[in-house]
Amino acid sequence: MSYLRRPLIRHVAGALLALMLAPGVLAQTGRTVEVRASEFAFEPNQLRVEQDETITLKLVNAGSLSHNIHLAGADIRTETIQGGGSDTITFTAGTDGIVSFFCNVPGHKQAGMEGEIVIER
Ligand SMILES: [Cu+2]
Repeated sequence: MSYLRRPLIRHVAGALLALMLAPGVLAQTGRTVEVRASEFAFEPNQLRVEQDETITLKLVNAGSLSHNIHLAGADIRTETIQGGGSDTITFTAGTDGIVSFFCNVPGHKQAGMEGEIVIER
C-alpha cells in the first residue's frame, strides 16, 4: 500500500503546483466546462482536461442551499453562491495528475460534494 501511494502523491503534487501557478496565465480563456451543484453532489464529478489546457469552470448552483468549488491544495475557488446563481474560475492545468475539488460549506464535502480533475498528457 505505502509503496503504491508514493508515485501517486508525487503526481498530485505536480498537478497542484501547476494549478497554483495558473493565475499568471489567464490571458487565454480556453473552453468552458459547466459543473452543476446540488444537494449533495457535483454533476459531473469528474472532469478530464489536457495538460497545458486553460479551462474556465462555470459552477451553476442548481440546488437550494449555498455551494462553492474549491480546488484542493490551490488557492483557486469560486464564491459561495446561492441557489440559481453561478460563478466561474479559470486555471491552466500544466502537469498530468489528479486534482480533487470539493464544496467547503461545512458538511457538504462529507455528504458527497467532491470530485476530481484528471489532467491527461
Ligand atoms: Cu455545498
